[in-house]
Amino acid sequence: MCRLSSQGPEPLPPLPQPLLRKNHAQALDNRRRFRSAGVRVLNLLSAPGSGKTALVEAMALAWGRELRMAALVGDQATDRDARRLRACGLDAIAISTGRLCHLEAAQVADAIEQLPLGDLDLLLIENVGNLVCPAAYDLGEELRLVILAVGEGEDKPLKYPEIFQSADGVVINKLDLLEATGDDLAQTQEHIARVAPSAWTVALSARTGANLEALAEALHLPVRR
Ligand SMILES: Nc1nc2c(ncn2[C@@H]2O[C@H](COP(=O)(O)OP(=O)(O)OP(=O)(O)O)[C@@H](O)[C@H]2O)c(=O)[nH]1
Ligand SMILES: [Mg+2]
Repeated sequence: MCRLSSQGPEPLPPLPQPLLRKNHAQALDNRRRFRSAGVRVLNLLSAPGSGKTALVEAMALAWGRELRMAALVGDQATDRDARRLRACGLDAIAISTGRLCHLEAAQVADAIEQLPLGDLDLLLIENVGNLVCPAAYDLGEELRLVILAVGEGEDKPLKYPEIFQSADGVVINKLDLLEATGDDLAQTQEHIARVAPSAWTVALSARTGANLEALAEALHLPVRR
């Protein structure tokens, strides 16, 4: 395969503010509610199929006895992912977004009415599978994780910089497929570091659970490793 010399991305113009102002106010309100309930909230973002639900399943199986966890799951249609997570013992609420390609703070505010927030340690919000739209919408989360799977291509951080720049951490998933895909993990990490130098990176396999303990460490979760 021919190798490109990889250049950094051009900066993008900002989104029109009125579009985001209402969401921002609701996100601040959500964040206040999460803090006063003492629940930690993670917003998981990725392209469709990178393994957001698989990662939440793996977290539920590994940490479900030590942490009280629940999930909100955004998808354009169906409650399939929420049902997958309920099968792993999580309280999970599906949010169908229809024509919206991202979750909004108001949808999160409505959904958390159905959860015993004060009884939870960790709330996982699986956003709609999309590497563009969810980046601009704060949901009130404490931390934002972007998931990039082996096999999606080392160039994704360069091509979709905004979502990586918005992340606190990046999970490189499907590590078990690395040999088969021949991806260059070091180059993927270098591209993440170039567009999002302050984000930490953890490579793991949600399928096998390999290196999940590194994610617990990065998140400072009180679980046995
Ligand atoms: N080999 C391997 N497969 C994985 C891993 N994580 C997820 N998968 C598979 O990848 C596919 C997509 O995983 P999902 O968890 O449904 O992905 P998602 O990001 O939730 O997808 P959407 O909700 O549709 O955006 C499924 O077939 C998973 O079993 C992994 O670590 N290794
Ligand atoms: Mg999913």
